Amino acid sequence: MTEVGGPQLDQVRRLITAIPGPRSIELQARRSGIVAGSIGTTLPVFIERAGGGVLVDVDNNSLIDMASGIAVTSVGNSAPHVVENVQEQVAQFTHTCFMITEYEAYVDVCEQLNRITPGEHAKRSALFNSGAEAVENAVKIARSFTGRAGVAVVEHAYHGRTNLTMGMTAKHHPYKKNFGPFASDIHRVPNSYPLRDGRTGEEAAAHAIRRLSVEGGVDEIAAIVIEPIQGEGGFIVPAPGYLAALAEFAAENGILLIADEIQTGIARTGEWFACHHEGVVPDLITTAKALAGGLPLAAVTGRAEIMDSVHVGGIGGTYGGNPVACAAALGAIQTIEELDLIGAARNIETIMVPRLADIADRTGVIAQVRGRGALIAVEITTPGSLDPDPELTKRVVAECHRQGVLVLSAGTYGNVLRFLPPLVMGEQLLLEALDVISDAFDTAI
Ligand code: PLZ
Repeated sequence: MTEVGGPQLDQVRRLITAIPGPRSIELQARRSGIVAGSIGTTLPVFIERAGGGVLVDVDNNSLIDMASGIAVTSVGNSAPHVVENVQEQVAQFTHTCFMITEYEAYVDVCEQLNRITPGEHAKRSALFNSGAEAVENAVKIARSFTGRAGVAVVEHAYHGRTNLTMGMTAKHHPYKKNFGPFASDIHRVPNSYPLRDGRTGEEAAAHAIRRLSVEGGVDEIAAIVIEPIQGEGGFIVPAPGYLAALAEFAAENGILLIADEIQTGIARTGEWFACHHEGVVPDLITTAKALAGGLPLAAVTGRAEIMDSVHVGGIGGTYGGNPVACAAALGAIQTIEELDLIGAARNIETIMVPRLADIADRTGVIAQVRGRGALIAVEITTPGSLDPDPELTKRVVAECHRQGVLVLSAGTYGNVLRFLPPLVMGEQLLLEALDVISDAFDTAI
């Protein structure tokens, strides 16, 4: 693996103070009186610099980053090509609004997306600011193209925090609590959760299709929207064949398949997209997060005839495809190809999975190690059962944080410990993070 990262930061874990340190505690106190209390924070540490696989805080502690800002800084923070492109663009012009006057970087990003997304058919792309906005637009496009209103989503899904995407998201707390009413015409059907449903991919798909037929009405469904590997839901990898069976059903019934690859896309899983692993070609695909190496940018890419079917002016927004974000995206895609970060993601899986399996064998509290590439998780349960253990999960997370390794939890039941290291993380640093995680289990149990 290659070690890069904008600021040439030592790729080491360094604990100078307790975590959080005194300066972070001071800033946290200041924040509490100023920033809305509704915005949560996983680890109340303020960051000063970041690069490669580390985050350096205001107390000069160097933390190992196993989160990438939720799968965003896959190319590392401040990756050189991202920094160069952004600096050049920001000095030339910062905004025109692509709906007012155009610029080439927008076209370049769409061209790259059309190239790297699954399928060899003619494609078009449109750019937005956030993942939720991309999902909303994908649904708008699907409704306009099909003339149907219904949207099918699956159990444990996460699609965002706007009104429509909240309705499409499964988990009530914290995402939906007190925020209704939600949009109508959303139908939730069973996912494939091999650890818990004991079904093959085909069986799980048949189950979902039966439910959708009865409760949704097949000929009123515009689209099935699905994460090929569920992210916030707990890195749930469907059984082989589930996605393909849904895709086939959709194609036969005039329903569009929309793959939400906002978390799984852009090299994270050891392919450009998670759909590539299953040989599934969605009609539309949403991207965001890692697309622009840390700047806000999102996209919908899809079949030309679908994307071009919407009336002119029907899709847009002031900032969508901002030139600085587009410049960053071109730098991120270049970095992925130059450094073979798709290969790096696979290498991360090869290193992580056996080490996590060892922890599972030793402790008996991990029901499953799963994921693909650099999107890996363990599901934590009470020994000998499938009962979720969110309390133990919290203790493991807290212990990792105390030891300077930033990890995240996930899962509908809060019992999944997930890992999303930057793809540029060096092997030594990754092994050190795994040692800390292993010790954290021993301390927390
Ligand atoms: N679709 C698959 O993973 C964002 C959410 C964090 P935005 N996931 C992280 C949080 O608690 O808000 C996500 C995703 C999938 C859509 C989204 C939404 O992307 O850029 O956060 O709007």
